[in-house]
Amino acid sequence: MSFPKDFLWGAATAAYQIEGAYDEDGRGPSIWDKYSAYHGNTRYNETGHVADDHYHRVDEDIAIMKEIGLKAYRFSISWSRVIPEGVGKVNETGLKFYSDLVDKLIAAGIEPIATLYHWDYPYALHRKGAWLNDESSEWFLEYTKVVVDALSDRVRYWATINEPQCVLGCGYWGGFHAPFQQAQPCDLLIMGKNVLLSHGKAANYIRNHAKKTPIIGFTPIGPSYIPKDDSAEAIEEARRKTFSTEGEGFTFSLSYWSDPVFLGKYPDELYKDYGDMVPEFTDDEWKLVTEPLDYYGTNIYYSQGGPKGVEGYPENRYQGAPESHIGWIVAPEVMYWSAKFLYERYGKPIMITENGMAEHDWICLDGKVHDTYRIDYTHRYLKEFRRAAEDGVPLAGYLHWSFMDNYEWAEGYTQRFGLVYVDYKTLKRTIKDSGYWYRDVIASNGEKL
Ligand code: GCO
Repeated sequence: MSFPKDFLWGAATAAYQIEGAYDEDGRGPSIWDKYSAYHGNTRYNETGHVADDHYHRVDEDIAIMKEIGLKAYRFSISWSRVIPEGVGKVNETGLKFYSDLVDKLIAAGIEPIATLYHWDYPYALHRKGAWLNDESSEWFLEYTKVVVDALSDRVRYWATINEPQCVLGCGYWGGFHAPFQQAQPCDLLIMGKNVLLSHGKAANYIRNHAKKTPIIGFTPIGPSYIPKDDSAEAIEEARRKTFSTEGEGFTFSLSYWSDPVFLGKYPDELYKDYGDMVPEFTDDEWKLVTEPLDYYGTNIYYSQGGPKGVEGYPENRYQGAPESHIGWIVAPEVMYWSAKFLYERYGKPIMITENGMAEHDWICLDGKVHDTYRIDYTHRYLKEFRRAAEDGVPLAGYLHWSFMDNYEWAEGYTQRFGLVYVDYKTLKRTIKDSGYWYRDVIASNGEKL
């Protein structure tokens, strides 16, 4: 079996990671602008102030996307570029940047996939308490309305909130992403409710007001376990762990975010761990949170580790196990198991909204970037995704992370994930071997795999 005829082959980026132009044309600051340059919060205190300068090089970038043959491009919108204070006055120049981007993508034959929020929270709203403030979902709705009213005559594909796990888990629990805080469970649970409500209000608005019939998804990350062997017990154990709320680590879990959206309830385990601390939702709130979606968007990179084995390695590792430059285990089967487990539980077509690997690529003597490992990694993961389809999982698309090298948050510029190499001294772009390989995969609709 091959990939569906209308399969969306694409690549993804996020505003703060590529745009730069952080203080131009009326853009307001985000939490990343304010916090990334200090205290070693990020590697070498690097920021996204210039990043790939995509804001000024958008035409060149779209020409490269066209050369690679991308059918879809997932980008995110910088909230504070569109509404500098987070609420209130709209920055028309900022909004126009995205409207033009959409026009240019469509002119190039590329389907735009717009993510409303990919971690660059407006600093002005951060000062009002951000997600801890119960008005935060109304702020998010206000922003959503501006974007949807402006773009939905052309954009069909929408993603609301990227990796809510990281929004809270990295930003407010682990404290290694902006705003680099470590909040307590009682606060995290309230913030989590407000993130879910923000998602729900946005999805509901898009559904009822988009000018073009929308295709809406939520994009959590998919921490997934691979069964130890083929036995029914091992598969069940992997499934159980995949959907565990993970005690104190609940903000990183899958079910904490996805069960409310797709099943209309929090997992029972959360009540066992936190009892009365778990916030209640009114019926109207549940209605919003469970606004029916069209696809389950998931970002998949590696498998979860599980407990340590006898040799001291977690279950998914062993001495010399393959890992990428960022230290993530290379585990292609996770693509199959994740897609399968997610479809079984939530019943939606699966769109891989991110998948890829970081390496320390460089330009070789012949002027090219020979990233054979990225080709091999992607090839293996895509074969596993196809295996899920053979087992009856409907596939909606595959978006490689990333279209081009970019600012990898707390890792600064040390991790290169792109199909396109970016020289940060000159900002020159060079398509890597993987970009050309992906072009052929797309052209053959995956037959090449
Ligand atoms: C994420 C984010 C991306 C990252 C990518 C590599 O999934 O963490 O969506 O912004 O850059 O995943 O870490």
